[in-house]
Amino acid sequence: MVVEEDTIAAIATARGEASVGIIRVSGPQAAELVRKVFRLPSGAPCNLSSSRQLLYGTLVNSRSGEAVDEVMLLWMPGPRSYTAEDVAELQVHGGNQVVDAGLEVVLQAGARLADPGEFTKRAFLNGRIDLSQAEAVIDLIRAKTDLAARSALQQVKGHFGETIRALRKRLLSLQAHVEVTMDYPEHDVESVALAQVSEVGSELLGKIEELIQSAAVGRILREGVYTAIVGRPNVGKSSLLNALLRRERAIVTDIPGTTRDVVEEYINIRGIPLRLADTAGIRETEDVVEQIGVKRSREALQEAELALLVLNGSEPLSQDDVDLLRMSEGLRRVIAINKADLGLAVELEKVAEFAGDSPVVQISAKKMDGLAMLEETIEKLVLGSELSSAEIGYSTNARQAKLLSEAKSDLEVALSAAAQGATLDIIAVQLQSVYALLGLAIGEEAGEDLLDEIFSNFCLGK
Ligand SMILES: Nc1nc2c(ncn2[C@@H]2O[C@H](COP(=O)(O)OP(=O)(O)OP(=O)(O)O)[C@@H](O)[C@H]2O)c(=O)[nH]1
Ligand SMILES: [Mg+2]
Repeated sequence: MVVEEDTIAAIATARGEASVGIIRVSGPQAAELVRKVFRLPSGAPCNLSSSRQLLYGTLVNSRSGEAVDEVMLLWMPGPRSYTAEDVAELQVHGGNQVVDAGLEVVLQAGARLADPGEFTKRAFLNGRIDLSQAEAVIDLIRAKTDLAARSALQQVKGHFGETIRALRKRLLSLQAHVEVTMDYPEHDVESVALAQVSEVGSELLGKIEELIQSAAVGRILREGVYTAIVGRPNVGKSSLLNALLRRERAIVTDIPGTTRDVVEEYINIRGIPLRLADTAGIRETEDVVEQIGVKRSREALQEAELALLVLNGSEPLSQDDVDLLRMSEGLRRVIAINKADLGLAVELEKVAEFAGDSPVVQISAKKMDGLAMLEETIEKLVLGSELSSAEIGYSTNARQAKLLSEAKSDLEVALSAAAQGATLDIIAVQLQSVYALLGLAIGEEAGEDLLDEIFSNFCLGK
């Protein structure tokens, strides 16, 4: 355990009026500090025990003796605490004035104001969690949907770290085998080692590839999928946005060209966060304002990671529809045939022909029909058919994925070297590099720069 000299403190709760506010203190002087600022109902300072405690009392200014608030004191002695150091949490009444005054007396009594993420950084430096777990704490706090939160929680619990450590263990014994053989270069011993590299190496490669694949899902869960609702005017794009949101967000009228600007909302579709953009209907127009809107619609379509192309099912396909079907070709898209409640006049075979691989779903945005089917289609398209939301465990983040890709290519070099019967020293160097890269993914030998970058993303008090 790295022993930090100073004791840090910060407000751990959000600002504003709330039932409680929490001031968190961590470090070697936490107990001494509590003795200075906390009084039991009898007026005496408390003797903290070596196990966890919850005490009622008064928070006082250690210089003037003046009471600041009545508080609950949560005492969590190290190493069984968030930071693995002695931690005290003072629960005060949740108003900005009270919380600020509480922090002030704690700082006066000798604590230093914590940097953002410093509590979690200490948990990492003290070896309670690995870096992937620390990163997952941010993901958990920022999760926009239940699915994203569940996936982050898996990571907080350390599943990614466990997987990586298991891979490294196998790699280490492979390395040992290779290195021992290097010292006894008889031909038959060497070929056994080469065969071992091929066998274990391919297995490890498969596992690394799986982890890299989970990065795609991870990015979706963290950032959401930018989704553009496009179509010609009056087909019901804004109605669809409202229907998916279950509230009247965008203006809907029967006048073509109602939506002029891009209207964006976050929405949770079966646990997948979508950044959903309703756009102006795309057509040739003389109206200057509408022209700008149409330009923005085209830009939104270009940026989109998913397009919901809306057609009016109660009319035959128009040239504008066909243009849009062509324009969105190659994009990940769902074709929504809207106004299905009015009876179908659109030529379904023609739509299917233009749709190619894209799924086609019939809906009525007005009557809220077919929305479950549409949502299910979106889920499948985004997560891939083989992966249902229930099966998502942890998801690799971009930093980890980059290291894993480098590890993958070094391992591939080792494998092809083994296949060509190269000398073992070449292979050993590659294996060492794979081992180090996997270690970096969970923060082993991570430099101060990387740590600063990661922990500066945290909020104060975490
Ligand atoms: N019957 C029926 N009418 C619908 C349906 N969806 C939308 N409408 C109507 O179609 C008209 C146009 O709807 P909007 O949602 O404004 O269409 P839009 O595509 O956003 O139109 P612009 O913003 O002008 O491009 C309105 O009168 C809606 O009530 C539907 O599923 N069934
Ligand atoms: Mg509209």
